[in-house]
Amino acid sequence: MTATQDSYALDEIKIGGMGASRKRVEDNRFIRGKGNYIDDVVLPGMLHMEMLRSPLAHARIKSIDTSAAYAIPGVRLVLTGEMMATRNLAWMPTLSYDTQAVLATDKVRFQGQEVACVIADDPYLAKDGCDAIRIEYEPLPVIVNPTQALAADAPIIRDDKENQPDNTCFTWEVGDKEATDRAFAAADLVSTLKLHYPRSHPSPLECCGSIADFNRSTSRLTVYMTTQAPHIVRAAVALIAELPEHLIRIISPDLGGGFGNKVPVYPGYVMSILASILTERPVKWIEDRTGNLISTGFARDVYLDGELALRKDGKILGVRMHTDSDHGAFFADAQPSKFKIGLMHSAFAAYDIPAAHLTARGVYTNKAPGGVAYRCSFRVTEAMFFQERMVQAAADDLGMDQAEFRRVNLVRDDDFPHRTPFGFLTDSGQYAKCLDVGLEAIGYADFRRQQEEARKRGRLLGIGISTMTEPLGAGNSREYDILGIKMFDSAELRVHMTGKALLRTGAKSQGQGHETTWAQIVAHELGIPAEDVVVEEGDTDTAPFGMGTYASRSTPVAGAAVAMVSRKIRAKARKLAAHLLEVSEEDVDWELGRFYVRSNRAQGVSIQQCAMAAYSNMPDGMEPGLEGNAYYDPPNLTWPFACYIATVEVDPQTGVWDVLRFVAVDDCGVRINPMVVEGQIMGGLTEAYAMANMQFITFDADGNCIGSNFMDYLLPTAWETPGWELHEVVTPCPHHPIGAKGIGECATVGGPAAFVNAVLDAIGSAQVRNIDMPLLPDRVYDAIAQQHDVSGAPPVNQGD
Ligand code: MCN
Ligand code: CUN
Repeated sequence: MTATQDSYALDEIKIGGMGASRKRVEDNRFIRGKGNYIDDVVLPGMLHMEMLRSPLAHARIKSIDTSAAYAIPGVRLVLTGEMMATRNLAWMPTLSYDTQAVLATDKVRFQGQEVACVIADDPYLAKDGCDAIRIEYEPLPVIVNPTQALAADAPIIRDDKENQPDNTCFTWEVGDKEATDRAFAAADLVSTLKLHYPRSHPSPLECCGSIADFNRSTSRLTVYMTTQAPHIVRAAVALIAELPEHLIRIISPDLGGGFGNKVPVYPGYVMSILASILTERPVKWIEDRTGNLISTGFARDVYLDGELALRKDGKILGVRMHTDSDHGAFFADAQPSKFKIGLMHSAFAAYDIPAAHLTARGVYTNKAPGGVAYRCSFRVTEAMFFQERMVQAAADDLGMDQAEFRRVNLVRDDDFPHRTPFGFLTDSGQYAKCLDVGLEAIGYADFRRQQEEARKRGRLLGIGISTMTEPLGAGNSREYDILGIKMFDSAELRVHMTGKALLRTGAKSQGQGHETTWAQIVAHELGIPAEDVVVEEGDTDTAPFGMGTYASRSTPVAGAAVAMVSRKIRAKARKLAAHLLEVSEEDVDWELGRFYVRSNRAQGVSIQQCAMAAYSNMPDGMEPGLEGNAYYDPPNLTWPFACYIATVEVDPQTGVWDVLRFVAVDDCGVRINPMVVEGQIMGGLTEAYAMANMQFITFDADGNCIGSNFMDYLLPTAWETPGWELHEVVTPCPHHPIGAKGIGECATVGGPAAFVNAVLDAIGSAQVRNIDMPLLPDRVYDAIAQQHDVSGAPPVNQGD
């Protein structure tokens, strides 16, 4: 190296730092079938547990006879609600301050509810044991939608609760009613829309499961479980079951997807713990597919009455929203505690609207607990879908171009920080630019011409836009907590003497690639090659306390902690460098991978040399070692922006629609790993497409769940999934240490409206303002042939 060289810094992309599309290291084991999922865990002496579920949606339990189950050789234990009640364990608290039955005692309240469980030598015997249990039910009238739930003579589902005179589970209000009323009074035009976002299910490929191992001699309880938030579970077990926290260890092994399904605590987990304590043997519970689809993880199921107050020139003056959400039998939403309907009031955050008012009501029905959130920050998916459908309807009512209407109303770049209509603070974005990139990529003007031409020949082409910003990264401790525990996150970094490192965080990857991307942040901050950093998550005995992974909070919060802990390590390494270079700390500068003497760039030491010195040659008085941790409490949520544009062709003879092209422009700030980000977007869009096109879970009038298997609940394969054209815009997050915003859920949140808007645009009729998802061919055909809206959960007229 010559003395004239102005930098000896490492090449960040070569060492797998920020911006490198590094291949996912975890895929090495995943694609070879070498992952360690819950069902791969086998402990000596392990017993197996199976749940008996209710066939009825609403019924009083008259009697349970378990004697025949006990008579089966190999059956070790049978547990019922009555037995749980004697230990005061029949009910458990939910994340939303409600209670949920662990095993039913008085009544069953949804089809698939857990009534009893059998613990046996193998899973088949446990299932035989369940089949042998005799239960006498007295059927009760069943409620499957909010209209029925709110009817004057409706039976009260939650008669277990005091002060529960009806089926309302909450009411909530946010915004400025008077200002909104004034805006509507001043409007030239009011655009209204009624919608239903149907129930959907995250359906990760791996269902839920747990293995509890209570050891009486050490009093230690170890639980392997499919959870996205192991530390919260440990806290819940300690605080609620009153077991000593230091003796509880929760291990979340490799997860075969989560998508929100693995946030709540389900009865199966609780029962396996209790069964292990009672039998003093490890007890494994593995949920089957139907159990997963009918009893856990439901999302959405929200009805909207929306209104926009409009000025002739296209300016939105005010927004009114009322939502009715169907929560099923227990209010078990995953959500930050203060917001009764998740973050529904993030609606219209990307738009500059002076006045807004939202009223929300939740109801109990005889369905499995809903609102668990599926790839959304709590209720953000519904909020953005409603918003983007209302925006399209309003533009149509005004006779204004979709894109132009958005351009008039989107928040401008110089308006940040911006107070959203419902009170959040957004801090950065280039919304108009994203829209322009999208319109340019899809060839908007050309497409409009083609559409015109095609229409003359009887072909229905359509284009749908969805632009949105969503709040990701719950959250700052001032505003966000879960059951009172403040939301923040953590990272711990140990740099070994040879410069290799171990990083642990309080987050928990379910497939997002943390093992790959966290190492890239360390590489960026310290110049330690990413391949020299091993990442571990999910074991409460080793990982620092954290709130887990959901709401795409890992990058915004734990990822920030990774950067901060790396900086702490760098600060200590600087002292070591000064010592090695025999200069004062002030004379030492940093470039990627090395410290050097400011006056002589060639004279430097690598981060690895500093690491060795921390164990072998530290200055007098310095604490040995090179380890640290950081707890990060973010100042704000992060607000990524997305513009999704779909073009479709609808066949008027059959109602079948095909996606012609799909352009996605995402701005998630600085991208740690562009390839991982693109993978997140493609996966999210595929889920959005599934919800818009084919997927639904519904209930017949008796509360039977339709969609309890993959023959009825359809997962898109590569075969029917459209190709995605991805574009990026980068607006760094001003308050995040590496400028990153979350991305994990944007496409699922923003995607659905683009498809629905496109199909409605193709139909192009003032009489067809809405078709509720999924846009099944018969529903689309019905809308075209009858020239009317098709609303409600399919099958349309059942259960009403
Ligand atoms: N990333 C990046 N640059 C950014 C933002 C993110 O490189 N500016 C990378 C991250 O490092 C991480 C991934 O993208 O590897 C997603 O990051 P983030 O947006 O922080 O989301 P989380 O890691 O918190 O993941 C949670 C989010 C949620 S809530 C659901 S639901 C969901 C999703 O991620 N579930 C998933 N994506 C999923 N992907 C898979 N494969 N499996 C799931 O269960
Ligand atoms: Cu909303 S599903 Mo993700 O937050 O686990």
